[in-house]
Amino acid sequence: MATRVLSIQSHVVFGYVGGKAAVFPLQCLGYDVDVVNTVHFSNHSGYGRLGGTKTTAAELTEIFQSMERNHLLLPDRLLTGYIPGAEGLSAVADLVKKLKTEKPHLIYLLDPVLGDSGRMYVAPDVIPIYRHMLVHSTVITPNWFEVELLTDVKIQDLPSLRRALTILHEEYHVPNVVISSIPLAEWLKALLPSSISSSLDGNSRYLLCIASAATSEATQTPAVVHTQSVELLPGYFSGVGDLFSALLLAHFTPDNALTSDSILARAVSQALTKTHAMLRLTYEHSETLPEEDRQPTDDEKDAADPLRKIRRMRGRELRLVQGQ
Ligand code: PXL
Repeated sequence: MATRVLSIQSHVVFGYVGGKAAVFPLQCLGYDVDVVNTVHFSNHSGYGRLGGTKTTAAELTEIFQSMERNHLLLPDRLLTGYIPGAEGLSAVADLVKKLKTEKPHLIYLLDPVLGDSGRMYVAPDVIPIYRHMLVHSTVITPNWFEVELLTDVKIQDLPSLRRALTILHEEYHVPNVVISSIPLAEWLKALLPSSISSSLDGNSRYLLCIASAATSEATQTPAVVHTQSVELLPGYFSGVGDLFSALLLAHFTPDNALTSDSILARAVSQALTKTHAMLRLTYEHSETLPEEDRQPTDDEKDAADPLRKIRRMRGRELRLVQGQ
C-alpha cells in the first residue's frame, strides 16, 4: 500500500494548526510523513501576536533539491497548505509539477489557503499561482471565500455555486472539489434531501460540506455533488480545516469498484465525521475549564486585556493527542 505523504505547510511551536494538526493524525492512520515547514512560528495568528520565521523560496528549493539528490523524494501522496508568499508558493508549484510529471498517479490534496470570511491572510499575488497549480490537484479543499477568489464568482445562490464548481472542474481541470464549513443559508438547503432539510430549524446551527466530483468526461456531463451537514459548535477553533484536509487525504483511496464521486463521498464522510468528533471533544474540554479561560470573544475587552484572548485561544487548541 502506498503510504508516504509529503506535507508542506506551517509549523507552530505551541498548539495545533497547519502541520501540527495534520502530521500526527496521518501518522496515527499509518502514513509515513515527510514534513516541510513553510513557516516556523511560535503560535497561530489568532493569539494576536506571533514570532518566528518564514522559509524563503531559496530555502524551500534547497530542501527539495537535496532530497532529490539523495533519492529521498518518494511521496505517494502530497499535501500542501499554508504557504504565505508568492515566491515560496512558486517554489512549491515547481516541485508539484515535477512530481506529477514523474508520477501521474500521485494523489495531491491542495488546500489553497488564502483567507476566510472575506479577509485574506496571504498576499493576493498567490492567487494566480494557485490557479496554475489546480491542474495538478486530485482534491482541493477551499473554503467558501477561497472558491470565490479562485473563480471570481460571487456565490449567493445555487446557480452561482454551480458556475463556480463548473469553472473549477472544466476550466482548471480539478477532479474533486470539497467545500467544508458552509453556513447553511436557506437557499443551500435545496442541496439536502428533503427528509433532512425539513428537520433543520434555523439557518445557522448547521454547517454544510459539499463534495463535487467531475465525471470522467467532465466537459460533457455535470459533476456529481454530495452533501453532508454537521452541527455547528459555538466559538472559533483553529486548525480544523488543516485536520480535515489531512484526514481527507488519508481516507481518499482509489477503488476500481466505485465511481469517482463515491470514492470522494466516502472519504469526505470519514474525514468530516472524525473532524467533528475531534471538535466536539475539544469543545467539551473547553467547557470544563475555569471561567477565566473561556471568556467569550469581546473585541473591546480583548484589546484591554490581551491575556483574556490568549487564555481563550489556549483552551480551544485541538485535543489531538487526547482524542487519537
Ligand atoms: O489553520 C490555519 C493556519 C495555519 N498556519 C498558521 C496559522 C493558521 C491560522 O491561524 O496562523 C501559522
